Amino acid sequence: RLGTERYYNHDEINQFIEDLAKENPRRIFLKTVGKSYEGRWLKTVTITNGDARRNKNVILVDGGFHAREWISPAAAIYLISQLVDNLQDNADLLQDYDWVILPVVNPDGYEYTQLSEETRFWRKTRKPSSPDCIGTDPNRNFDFHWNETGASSDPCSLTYAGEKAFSEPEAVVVRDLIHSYVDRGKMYLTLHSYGSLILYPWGWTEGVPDTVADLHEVAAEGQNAILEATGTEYLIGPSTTTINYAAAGASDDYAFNAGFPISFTMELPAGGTGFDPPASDIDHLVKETWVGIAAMARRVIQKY
Ligand code: 0X9
Ligand code: ZN
Repeated sequence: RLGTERYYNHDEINQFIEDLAKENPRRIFLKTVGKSYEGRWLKTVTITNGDARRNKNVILVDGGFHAREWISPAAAIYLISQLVDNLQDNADLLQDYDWVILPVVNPDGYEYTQLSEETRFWRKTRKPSSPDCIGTDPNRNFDFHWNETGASSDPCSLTYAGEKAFSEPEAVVVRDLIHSYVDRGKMYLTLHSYGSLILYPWGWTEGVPDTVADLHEVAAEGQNAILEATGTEYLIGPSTTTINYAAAGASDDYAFNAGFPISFTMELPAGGTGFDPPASDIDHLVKETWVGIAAMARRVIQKY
């Protein structure tokens, strides 16, 4: 079991989900879905209520796209813990839905940020992108309007889109997850920081999808639940005009285009200098994030 008193490394997080699956073999399923560039295993945990019904709807959640956004894997860990340990309160969330969670999309980057203070704010993956520079922005590497806007072709840039779409094994893993669950997938949620935002498509254009009212309604549910729980004010809206930049090739737009009717990027609140909330902030941040996610999931479950 992992608590909220500190941040954990990738091995600890994988060990945690392995232990959960071993302890609850009828409810929790572990799947190795790929390998990072440096050879770390990417594993999803699927949480069910154990009733053995197959092909339920799916909520797909990932964290740790961007290496320095440590509160994101922390929030994924807390969400997993709640769904596993608190079946009484969350029975409705698992009645007709399974949850699939990939807590750390970019473990090479995440481990690199844990090495030293100098590397703490690394964002990208760790595959060399040119003779001089390392890393691609995994959230610019998806093949939906890839590299059209808000991304860079310069391998040294923080938002380098990659030599081509899906050049990064980590993005390929998320792509394949999206496609393998899309038939049953009702909500895709990717956890980032920072900004206290719930963003919905599109992120590559100022245009909005036809179903903007549905997206807004679900996001508003999360926003209100968090406001009521802690007073934290989230801003919600279409990505481009809410975060104030367009960025193409991201996973949220890709999942929405692939068929997830609800797709959100949740930017958790700033802490410390922004990306580095002190360990003493983890507990309240992950708890309020869970309140928001649970509220959004409940609305999704009503709607779909
Ligand atoms: O720029 C990003 O990748 C996300 N913000 S972050 O500060 N965590 O890097 C926002 C992504 C929003 N979605 C799209 N632009 N599609
Ligand atoms: Zn991010």
